[in-house]
Amino acid sequence: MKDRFRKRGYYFITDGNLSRRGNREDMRIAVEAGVGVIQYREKAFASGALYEEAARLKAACEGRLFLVNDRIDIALAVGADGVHIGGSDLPLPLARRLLGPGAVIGVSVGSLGEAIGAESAGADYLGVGPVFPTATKADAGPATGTELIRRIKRSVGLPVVAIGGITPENAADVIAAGADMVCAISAVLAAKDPKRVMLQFEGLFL
Ligand code: TZP
Ligand code: MG
Repeated sequence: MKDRFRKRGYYFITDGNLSRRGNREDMRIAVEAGVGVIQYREKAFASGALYEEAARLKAACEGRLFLVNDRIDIALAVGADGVHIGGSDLPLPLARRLLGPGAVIGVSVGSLGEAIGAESAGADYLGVGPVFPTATKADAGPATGTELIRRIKRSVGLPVVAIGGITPENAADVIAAGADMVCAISAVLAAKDPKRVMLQFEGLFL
């Protein structure tokens, strides 16, 4: 269904490993910076701990679009707006059946073929990357460059969230290539003043 995800700007993803302040505080800063989308991503927790933290974050996200990475069960349990899934998660048609027609489902893609497949399977937006090399996700795959964003935007009608190695310095090229949103994890969480960096990203869309 179209228009469940019509956003521009900075897309925030939690990262408990890189966080200096904790996910809850990082998310509070993101809310204060006015970000429109928050994705809770935690790879190391067992289901119980994941559920507890997701529930706490959902309760404090102040109406921002709240997505859970990978885990459809956790998204359902906390009443999230949707999920972000990739190739090793439950398949998109099953995710849609479980979450229902109103849920936002984002899909990670690393090629034009995957992007076309995700669109025809009913994705609401695409996570495209890693655009540049990144140390944040060990199995992120080879960098796609900004050209893949251009090619996808020429053939696919879905919003593109670009991710991987994005900084305030290279983000303008990513947006010029057609990205609707940019996500940066380390560039924000390693910064002394993460809010300032988030606002820098937001400013590139004005
Ligand atoms: N998916 C593709 S690259 C990536 C994820 C979660 C990590 C992005 O982190 P960073 O620090 O912004 O490169
Ligand atoms: Mg995943």
